[in-house]
Amino acid sequence: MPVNAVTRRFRSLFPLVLLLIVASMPVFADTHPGQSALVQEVARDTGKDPVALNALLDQAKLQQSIIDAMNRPAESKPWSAYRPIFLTPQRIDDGVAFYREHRALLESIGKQYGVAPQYIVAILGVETSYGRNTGKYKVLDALVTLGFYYPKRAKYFRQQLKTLLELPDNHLAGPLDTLAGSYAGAQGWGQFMPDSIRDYAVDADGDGRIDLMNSLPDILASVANYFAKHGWVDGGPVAARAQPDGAAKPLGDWQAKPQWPLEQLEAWGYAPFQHLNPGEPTSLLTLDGLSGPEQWFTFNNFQVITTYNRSPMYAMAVNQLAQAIMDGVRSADRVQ
Ligand SMILES: [Ca+2]
Repeated sequence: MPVNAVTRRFRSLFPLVLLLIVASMPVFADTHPGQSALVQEVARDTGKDPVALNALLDQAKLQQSIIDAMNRPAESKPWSAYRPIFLTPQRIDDGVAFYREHRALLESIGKQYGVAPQYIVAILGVETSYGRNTGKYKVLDALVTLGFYYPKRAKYFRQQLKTLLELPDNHLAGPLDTLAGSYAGAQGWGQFMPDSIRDYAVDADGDGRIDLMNSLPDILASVANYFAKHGWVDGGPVAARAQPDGAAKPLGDWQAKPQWPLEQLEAWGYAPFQHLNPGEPTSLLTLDGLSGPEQWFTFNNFQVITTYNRSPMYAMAVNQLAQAIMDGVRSADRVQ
C-alpha cells in the first residue's frame, strides 16, 4: 500500500481510536450540572483536593424549597406595613438589653472602626433578631441549588459557592458540610455571604478563627468593618425628616448616592426639621407612612446601609431601630 494510502486508512480510523481511548478513561459523572468545571477552578486556584471537593458537592442536595423561596414575589409592602415588622417593642427592648449587656465590647469596636455601635446592633436585630434566627438551611445546599439550578441568579450564586469552597477552614464557624444559614446561603448573626466573609469578616478575639456564629467580637467587628470599608463616616448623619412646602419642586426617583447639597433641596422647598450642615450631600426619599407620604433627607451613611441590603426601607428600618435602641439605652442610664 502506498504510504499516503496507509495514512488515509489511519485517518479514517482515527475517530474510532479516539473514542476507544476516551471510553477507557475513568468517568467522573457530575452529581450537579457544571460541578466538575467548578471543582477544577477551585482546585486550580487554591490547590485544594478535587476528590474532597467533589465529595462535598456530591452530598449537597437540590432543595426545591430554596427555589420556591427565591421565586416568592418580592414583597412590595409600603413603609407603613414594613416598619412594624422590624420596629416591634420586643426587638427594640432586646436591642437595648443587648447593647447594655455588651456595652464595653460594642463601644470599643465602634471606636476602633469609627461606626456608631447602635447601628451594628440594629443590623443584628433586623437580620437575625440578635442571633436567634440565623437560618436552618444547609449553606452548601442553598448555594448548590441557586448556583446550579437557578438560572436567573446562577452567576452570582455560583460565585458565592466558589468563594465558600475556597475560603480557608479558619474563616468558617465549622466544617463546611455542617454550616447552616438562610435560604440564600447567608451565614451568622450578620448574615454574611461568602464574598463578604472573604472581604470584610475579621477575627477580633484573636483565636485564629473567624466565627460569625459563636464569637461576639468577631460578629460585631465584622459588621463594623463592613460599614467602615463601605465608607461609613464616623458621626455623620444617616437620615432626617424633610418638610416640603406647598410649592416644593417635584424630584425624580430616589438615588442611594447623595445627589445634591442639602441647601439645594432647601432652596427647592424641602425644609429640615433640625439643624444640619447645608453642604451635606443629600438625596430625597419619599416613603408611604401611616399618615401619608413622608419625605426624608438621606445621607452618605444611609447609602452605606443600602450596601448591606439595597432596599431603602431596609436602611430606614435599621436607622430607626438604631435610634430607638440608643434612646432606650439613654433612658435606662438616666434611671440608674
Ligand atoms: Ca475569632
